[in-house]
Amino acid sequence: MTNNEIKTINTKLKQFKIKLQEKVENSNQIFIVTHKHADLDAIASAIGISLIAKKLKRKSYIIIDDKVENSNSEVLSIIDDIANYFEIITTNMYREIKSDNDTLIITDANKGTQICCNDYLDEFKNIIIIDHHSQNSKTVATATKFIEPRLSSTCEIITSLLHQFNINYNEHIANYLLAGIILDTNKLRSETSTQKTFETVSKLLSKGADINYAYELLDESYETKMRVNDLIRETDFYNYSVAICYGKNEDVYKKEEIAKAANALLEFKADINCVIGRIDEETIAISSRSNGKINVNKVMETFGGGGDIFRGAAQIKGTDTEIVAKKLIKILKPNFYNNSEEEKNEKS
Ligand SMILES: [Mn+2]
Repeated sequence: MTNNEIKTINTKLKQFKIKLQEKVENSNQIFIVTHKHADLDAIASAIGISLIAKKLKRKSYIIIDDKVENSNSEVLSIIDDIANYFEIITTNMYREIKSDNDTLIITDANKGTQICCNDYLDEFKNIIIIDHHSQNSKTVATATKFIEPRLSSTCEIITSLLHQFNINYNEHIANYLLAGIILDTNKLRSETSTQKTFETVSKLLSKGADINYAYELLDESYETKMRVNDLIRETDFYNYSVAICYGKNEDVYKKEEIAKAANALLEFKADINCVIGRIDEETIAISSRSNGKINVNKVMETFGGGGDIFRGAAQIKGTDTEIVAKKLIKILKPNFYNNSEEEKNEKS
């Protein structure tokens, strides 16, 4: 990007800051939402906006409906860290505390279909968008927006705003924002990594951010992804729509890696899938998901575990992964389909 382009963007951002301040100060409460399946840029930018609302003396809430089992571990760890300082709510909780003078700020997304509270957009007095993704016909209609695809990340935009508002933030917040930038720029290698990005990184470092925090967060999640992929590579499919995979008996996995593998197998749309892996010297874990045709709880109960129709888990001591897999295959006959399904079949 040329220096002139950056100057133009900075001017636009200054104008936007004035509008943002006016809208927030004229609102009762501020709700912040980002795209479903929030990533680091999403959650960190939402936290930054919360700080802006705080500076302008407005109560703010971050709306997240993502289920824990579908969330990125790095995002979950940030949510745990900030739980005492920022309000994180679900759409259902929003419906209980809304007033008739609230503003919704959409961050790191601009299309209605990307956000969890899309059905309630009409209820907000103002909608504001802050994002770095391109717009299209599905972009939420509002006059108050700062959307700039030439910038690397929403965290880059939010960091600039924090400095314009003269907001003092600690090294933890600086770390989250930096992690958002590092993620969205493919570790500062993307074409959108401009001199402005590096200036932003420098601001964050001067606030105490540690570049290794971001790299470690991302490396860990990358490593987890690779291990999960390795685990599900050898999945077997059976003709009655059962997917089973098991790790090598000597390979030890984390419990959440096994759960993530089961989530990943959902993509193959089997009626049930089961992932089996060793989690310590004595214990084999199973994680299972279904589309509702087979009651996972019943299957897991046969291994001393439990769950509900759609998901469940069990842990078995003193066996090996292959034995557990064979036992599962044996019991998962087509007649394991749950009652409601059998009834449906009888009627038809
Ligand atoms: Mn982003």
